[in-house]
Amino acid sequence: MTLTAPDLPSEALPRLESAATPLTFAAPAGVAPAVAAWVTELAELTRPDRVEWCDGSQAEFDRLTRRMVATGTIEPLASEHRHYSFLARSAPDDVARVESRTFICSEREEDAGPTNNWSEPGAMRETLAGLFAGSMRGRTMYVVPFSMGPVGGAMSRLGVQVTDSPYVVASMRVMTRMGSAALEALRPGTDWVRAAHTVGMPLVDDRGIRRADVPWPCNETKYISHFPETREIFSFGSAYGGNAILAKKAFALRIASVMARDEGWLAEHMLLVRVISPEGRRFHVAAAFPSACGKTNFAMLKPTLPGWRVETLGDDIVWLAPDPDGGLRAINPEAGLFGVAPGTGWATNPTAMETLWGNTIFTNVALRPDGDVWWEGMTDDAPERLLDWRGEDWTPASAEPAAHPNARFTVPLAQCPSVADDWDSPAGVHVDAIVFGGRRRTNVPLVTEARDWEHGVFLGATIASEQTAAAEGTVGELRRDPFAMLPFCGYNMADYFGHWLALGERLRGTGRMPRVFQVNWFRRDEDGSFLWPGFGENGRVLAWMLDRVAGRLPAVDTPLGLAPRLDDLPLDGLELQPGALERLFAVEPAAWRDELDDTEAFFARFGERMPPQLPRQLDRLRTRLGLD
Ligand code: OXD
Ligand code: MN
Repeated sequence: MTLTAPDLPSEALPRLESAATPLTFAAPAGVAPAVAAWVTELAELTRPDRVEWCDGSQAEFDRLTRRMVATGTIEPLASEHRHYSFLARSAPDDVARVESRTFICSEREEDAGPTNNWSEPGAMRETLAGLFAGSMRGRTMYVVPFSMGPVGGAMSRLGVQVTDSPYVVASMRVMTRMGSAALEALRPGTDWVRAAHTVGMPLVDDRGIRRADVPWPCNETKYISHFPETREIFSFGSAYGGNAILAKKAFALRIASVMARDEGWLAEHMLLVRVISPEGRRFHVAAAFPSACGKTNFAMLKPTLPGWRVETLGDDIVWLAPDPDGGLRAINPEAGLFGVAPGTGWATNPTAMETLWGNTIFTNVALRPDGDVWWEGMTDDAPERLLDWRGEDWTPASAEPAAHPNARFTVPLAQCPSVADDWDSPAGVHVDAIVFGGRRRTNVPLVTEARDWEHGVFLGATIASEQTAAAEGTVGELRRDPFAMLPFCGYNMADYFGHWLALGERLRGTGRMPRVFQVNWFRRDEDGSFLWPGFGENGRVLAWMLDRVAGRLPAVDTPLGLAPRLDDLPLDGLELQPGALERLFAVEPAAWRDELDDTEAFFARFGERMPPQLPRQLDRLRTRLGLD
């Protein structure tokens, strides 16, 4: 077995292969013995035809895309519309993260907690060994060394993913710092995360009979299994997004949250932006929103307020650590955007649209006859004819959407016109404000500031949002999503709340606490219409926050937290419906009754493990609302 074996010509099918073929794997010179040994072990288990160590080069990417075009996994888009870009159509049943098949396999069940699927690690290892055995037969195993955060940065961490999906390799190249530099950084003694992935569709069966490949190989059976104590991830059966690009949700959130707990930092499902006022005052905001809740729009916000600017540092994941100068520093560990396409359009997010000029892998969007892409929300009017995400004819009269609601674009962050010049700096930025949001028709005001860190943790712990298409579930239903981390916290969420509280104690000692805010852009009137226009107008709320952080403005004490004096919100030039502003901040105790009971029941799920500060915050809120 060599690193350079050519692709098998299709006329070689079917072919008999001796199961006893000896395997030899030549790791590149200088690879840390632990990495080489792990790759060999996995190759011996999964039996690929060949092993390719990825260097992250353009030539390698070109080779992969050519291979995928040949197998029909991706098709090139017309270059006059999208330079060097591709469309992938997934299998129709491999379109989203599968939370029901996502497992935290901690040694003890209580360490996974009531919000995770726990599986006993020994039993899970046995199941996975059975599934992985021979799972890559007939395929190439790619070895993908990567760094989350700039290679060598103090807050960065390393990983290696093996995968038999070239689509995943190409995505990892966009989303992480992948290749030779990361491999070189993996010196003996350096910690790294092991991430093993297979689509679970071998091309050679037990009898050695070879079969033809399909454009999007995957398996009905799926496992996304995490072993937090040993920092390992095993993913079987899916090639889609967060199930398969293991650097993202699996490493940078689930495993990293455990590393962060153990080492005293935070791994969060947040965007990161720099807000700049007309006088050049700057502040940095990290904001947690449940999946597909306008996070990309916020990360690329174009404020309507004259002279204000937002620079993008990250759109999905932030790692925060105590800053030697006090407070918190933050990096975005990713290097790309894996954004939800539907709803992203010229009217709603022109910056994202400009980002997508080229070098983009689109997945499950619709294809126009002229070789460009389209999705719902991109333009006001739909083209007259399309191929939908399944590759079938589509017209505006079709009953189903043309793009899958969870269709995605994968694109380098550096291409974003609003990206901050220093987005790639290993030092990160000092965080001034942490924002929690959700999609809420009722109850939650446009903006509130937490009274203190503990109240801020309560606001984070009680985020709820209307369900979106990023995961399985009924779209529109209200789901609790504390810190927007429900599917991404690699350990017991009660301990996670405790970790946030403890970190607050530590930060208080440094004298530079980030302020905590809660926002809701989605509150509606009785007739169902939105009370707030959102998008670029959200910059007005950021402007108020900046003044609060600078200590320039007083706020009004309300039962829910500190609210703006309505005159302090910079609303010049904005036409709201009469009474909308008051409705946006209305505190309606009766409407809170059910929600507080639901919060109490949610907290009760954690039993004794729940830090007492949070039920205490709930009691205080009840009292303030006059509901006790
Ligand atoms: C995502 C998600 O894919 O949050 O970013 O589901
Ligand atoms: Mn996300």
